[in-house]
Amino acid sequence: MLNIVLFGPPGAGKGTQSGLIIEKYGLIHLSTGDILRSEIANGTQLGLEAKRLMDEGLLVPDAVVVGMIATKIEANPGAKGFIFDGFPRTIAQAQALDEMLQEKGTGIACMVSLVVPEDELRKRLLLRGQETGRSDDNEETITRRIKEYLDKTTPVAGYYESKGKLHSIKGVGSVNEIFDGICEVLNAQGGA
Ligand code: B4P
Repeated sequence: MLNIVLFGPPGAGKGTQSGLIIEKYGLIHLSTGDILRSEIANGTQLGLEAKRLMDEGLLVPDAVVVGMIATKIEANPGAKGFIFDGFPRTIAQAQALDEMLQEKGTGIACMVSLVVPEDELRKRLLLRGQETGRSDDNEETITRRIKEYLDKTTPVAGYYESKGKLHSIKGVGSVNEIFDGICEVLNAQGGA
């Protein structure tokens, strides 16, 4: 299996690049943000609780997102591999993911980290907010999301770096240029 973590701050292009990666490499896309938004759209209890936190720019509790990912992994027994987009966002989530994959006799091949300066992130997210009306893409919530990222999520890169699995890619430029950089990393992992 080829299991990849796609990492980066809010607005780094994780969702955008995941679309291209799944098409080229035939991996299953697991985005905790997308799963949470689908819970919200379906009006579930989990969705109602998650929406309050997401609109404040805060992370949803680890147990909730770990449970969601476990369910999706179980639901795809024949997968060639998974791309984890926006997960893990804390060290506890990273440890839980390692345990889940170990039980399946597999693991994370690498983390691809998209590096984008903060002013560019704000510009992208504000533009998406204007275009789509996404409720967490407003000035105040973006500031909280970036703070959550710096406080709780950046240590996750160190977790994978200590295992020799971190690959940083410049996340500014055209979507295709950035994708080419990601492909170089994935091909070296035997993804091609
Ligand atoms: P996510 O849905 O993961 O949202 P995100 O970090 O904003 O990234 P997204 O993938 O949507 O944006 P992208 O960078 O592709 O999380 C939302 C919330 O859910 C979190 O704040 C949290 O509350 C909760 N949550 C999710 N996962 C969680 C977890 N594991 N634990 C706890 N809580 C969790 O793109 C942004 C914009 O940039 C797009 O408009 C795109 O078109 C544009 N763009 C992309 N590439 C570009 C490029 N090269 N140039 C210019 N623009 C580009």
